[in-house]
Amino acid sequence: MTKPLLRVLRGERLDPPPLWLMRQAGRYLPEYRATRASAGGFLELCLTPALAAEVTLQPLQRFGFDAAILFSDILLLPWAMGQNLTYGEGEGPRLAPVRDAAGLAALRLERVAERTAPVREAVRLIAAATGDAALIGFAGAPFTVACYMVDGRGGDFLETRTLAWRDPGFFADLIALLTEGTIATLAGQIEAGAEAVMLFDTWAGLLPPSLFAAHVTAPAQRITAALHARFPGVPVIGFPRLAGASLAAYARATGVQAVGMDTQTDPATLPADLVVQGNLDPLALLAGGAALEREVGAVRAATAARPHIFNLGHGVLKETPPEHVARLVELVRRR
Ligand code: 1CP
Repeated sequence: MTKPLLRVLRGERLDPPPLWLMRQAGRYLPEYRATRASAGGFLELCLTPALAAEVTLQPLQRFGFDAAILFSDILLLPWAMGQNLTYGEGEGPRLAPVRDAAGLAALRLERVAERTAPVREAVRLIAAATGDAALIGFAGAPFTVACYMVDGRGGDFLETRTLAWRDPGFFADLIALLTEGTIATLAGQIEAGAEAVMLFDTWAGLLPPSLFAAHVTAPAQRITAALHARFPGVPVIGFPRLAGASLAAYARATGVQAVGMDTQTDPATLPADLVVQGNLDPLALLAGGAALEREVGAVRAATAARPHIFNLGHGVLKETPPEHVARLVELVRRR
């Protein structure tokens, strides 16, 4: 019996659609906050297999989602290559910026396999416990990871976006290094038991078309081709957030099996046979009530004629009441 999420990723249309949420494990859940506190810090949580597995499975136990997404972070790759990374209490990640060839030369791809061994151990533990839910592995796409590596923190990524123009040689080398690292990361997760993988390119929409082609589409194409060569049949979901009119071309050029739709995307603008995932506004989930009911109906209607995986257009916000998530599950599965 093939799992529903994997059937849709192969092009089948299911009614009701399989359902999971980006950031389904996280601070809106009291059980997550408790496990995170017991781990000490966020990196410790990601690197302790039993705890990473526990928080991955918490939302499945509570809501019965159709997929588990590995609990980890896109910034474990730069950390594993040797870049200094901290997650302060209540603030986002902070990295020691890499902005020149010397900084790049200090990073070591060879270290990654050993330093991320606990992540693959977590994947093994989760894979043994998912039942009918599919296990999704993930990585940050090269451009989005580069944003944090160069700027050193979240924000508008002006350093990164300027450097892409000012020093195209450096920037191409950084993207090439991250492309290799991403292939190795995702291959390791698949070998450990991930049944599909998702490439998060949260900041793709910051780039103008020429740079989008070079730093978003081309790396995603290389990553997808390398994974398909080694693991035929393991689907790749691409999520170039805020790609706008470039999304359909991205899907075609990269060879991904599905695209994540951000909240702005109208599925009617995408090829009818393209598998899509999304795209309820996380704020409608936070608001709940009649707005949530109406918007779930709107997303279902807009995707009814095509293979669709129900999800949000971006991650669950930490202020979201868990009861709203329970209600969402009811609404999506209502006949
Ligand atoms: O304090 C905490 O508990 C940390 C908050 C947190 C969480 C729950 C971070 C730090 N990372 C994560 C887990 C995480 N990150 C997952 C787990 C699986 C799930 O979806 O349930 C995933 C897929 C990610 C991916 C990720 N990390 C992205 C891409 C997706 C997205 O949400 O846009 C990005 C941009 C990051 C960087 C990052 N890590 C953490 C934070 C707070 C951020 C964002 C920083 C910023 O504001 O720019």
